[in-house]
Amino acid sequence: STKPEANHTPPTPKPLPPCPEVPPGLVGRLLIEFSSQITLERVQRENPNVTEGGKYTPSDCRPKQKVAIIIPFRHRDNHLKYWLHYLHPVLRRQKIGYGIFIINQLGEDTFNRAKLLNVGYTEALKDAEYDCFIFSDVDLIPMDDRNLYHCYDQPRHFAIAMDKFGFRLPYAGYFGGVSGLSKKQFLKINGFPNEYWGWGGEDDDIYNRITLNGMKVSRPDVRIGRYRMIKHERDKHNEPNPQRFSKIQNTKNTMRKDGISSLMYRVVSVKKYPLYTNISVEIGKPP
Ligand code: UDH
Repeated sequence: STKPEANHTPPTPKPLPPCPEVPPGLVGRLLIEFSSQITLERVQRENPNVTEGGKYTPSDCRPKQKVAIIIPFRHRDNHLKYWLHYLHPVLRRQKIGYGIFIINQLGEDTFNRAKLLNVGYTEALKDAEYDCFIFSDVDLIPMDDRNLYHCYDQPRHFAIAMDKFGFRLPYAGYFGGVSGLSKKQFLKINGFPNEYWGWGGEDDDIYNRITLNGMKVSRPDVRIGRYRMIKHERDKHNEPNPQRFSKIQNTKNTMRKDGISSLMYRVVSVKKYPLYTNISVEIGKPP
């Protein structure tokens, strides 16, 4: 016998299950090369579920964290194409809920990577309630999708085995390239230093902040944390900073006053593109 239908209201959709700890669709080691030309149109076609501003959330599960990926940037459009081409599919397979933020330093004054990362943290939080922040150089591509882009119990260093360093950590306290901190971890260290102008030292200062505040860097297995760097010449206006050696001796005295608590900048534009959000900022120049 067939029961008559009670009414015609559709069943309420089941809430999504939490995403699994180990995403089932990972492939492991990836083939990474930078010789074929990439267009943003193609990357867009290949990532149809990425929404305006470079946002994505899995359709079949609920991610535990909301991840903002912050990229310090100036004049690296070609690198950005490769980064988007390789990372969007990896992050989708990893079942990460994320948004991509390019923090573009306007003008030609000395580059300041760590200050741009502080700006990225602040601006991402104006956009949505992110609870994890991953800071990635634009020229670093993971070679293994088991290197999961979310936050961990301790501040995370992802880029531990780069091709240019012979797939090893260059030194025990290295924290450069790609790293990730939860909101709580980031605030505990007062964010990153704003006073490292030019190349070098800011990543060591961040490492010092982490250990001085009683935390410990967490890292993936060396077979998984492998990266390819897109080869490039030294940029203009990012010369090695000669003050970097003395400054990293002083983190203990500077970290409470120099950081997210003292950050000053001016946003000139926020543009949401299909694959990323671009935030162009004026951050000043060295004293
Ligand atoms: N960045 C820019 N534009 C710049 C400078 C830096 O976008 O003008 C960003 C970018 O995300 C880059 C990151 O900051 O990946 C780190 O800067 P970097 O690539 O200059 O640092 P890295 O240590 O290279 O990778 C140092 C110079 C290597 C010269 C090698 C010459 N053979």
